[in-house]
Amino acid sequence: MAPTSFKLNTGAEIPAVGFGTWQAPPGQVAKAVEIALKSGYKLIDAAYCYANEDEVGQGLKAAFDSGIKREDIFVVTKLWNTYSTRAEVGLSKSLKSLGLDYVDLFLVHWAVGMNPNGTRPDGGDADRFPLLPNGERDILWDHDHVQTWKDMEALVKTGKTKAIGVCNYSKVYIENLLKHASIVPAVNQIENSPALPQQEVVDVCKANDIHIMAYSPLGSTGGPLMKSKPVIELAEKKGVSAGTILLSYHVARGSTVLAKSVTESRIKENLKIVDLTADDLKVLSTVPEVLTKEGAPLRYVYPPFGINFGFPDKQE
Ligand code: NDP
Ligand code: 1BO
Repeated sequence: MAPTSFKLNTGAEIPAVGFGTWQAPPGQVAKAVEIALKSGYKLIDAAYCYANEDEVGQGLKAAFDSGIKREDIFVVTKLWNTYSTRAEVGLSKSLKSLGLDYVDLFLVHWAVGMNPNGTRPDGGDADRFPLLPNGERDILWDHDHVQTWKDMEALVKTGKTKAIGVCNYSKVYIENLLKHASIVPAVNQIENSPALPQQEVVDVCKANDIHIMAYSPLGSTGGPLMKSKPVIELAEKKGVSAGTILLSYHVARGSTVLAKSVTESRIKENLKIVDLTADDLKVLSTVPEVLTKEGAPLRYVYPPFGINFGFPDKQE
């Protein structure tokens, strides 16, 4: 039987499957979160940057009002880049929107700072995606990811988050952080799928007891992964959907997987995890080669504004 949860280095349990909220549109996301929790999801993944935390909070409230207990749900949110020098402010804003006293996990969203004093000449969202007054995207802010981590560590003592972690950290960044950290990150949330196994990052995290949360497991919106031949063939062989194969891949690797949907039938379907054997994983290991031959991309989420903030070009 596939595990339904994993243990973090804090001792807490983290569910094996979580519900994603990126690009879940206003007007739909509250209901989607409510449906997800009532269908059996125990983990909700949110972020300040998704600009929908108020509605995620409404979905949480509807579920709690129906009898689901706060302590049975694992809520994750993330410190956005414009708050990289103000971690406590970032967390407080998210907690207020979510209607919570604490989250179970607070993650650094990207190892990059953005100008907290940025603006939007077009009247857009300066707090999340600032621009310079001339409209240029020269928004990088002098930023030390180790200092941000020290500020994150201080937040654990406030009780406003039970655990802290990072997202989008490469091996180089993890190793650098570990040299200075008093608290080892509980989690590294990374883009991960058979198309992008990120074995190097996964290995360094495993070696340091940092749990992997896999995002964009279905290839995000419009990606070619769901239609990739090895995935389809394995799904047919096992009598399950391509989505079930892609989500089960992570649980078989000992990772938590996050799937986003605002469609009730898919929300429910994405809870299904099957056991995959070493042979099944071998079949899925051919996905990068198959996609590359077709000229299809392997990665679907890019750093904000395409800024290369120090990741090695090749993360495999
Ligand atoms: P996913 O890989 O979860 O794919 C979501 C897309 O797949 C949506 O278009 C959804 O459509 C569709 N879909 C969902 N289920 C099915 C299904 N069973 N069959 C067919 N299509 C399906 O992409 P995300 O990029 O959203 O990643 C998941 C979550 O990970 C995010 O929502 C977010 O919480 C987190 N994340 C974190 C990042 C980070 O930097 N830390 C970056 C990116 C994501 P529909 O909704 O219309 O049903
Ligand atoms: C900039 C994209 C972030 C998704 O988590």
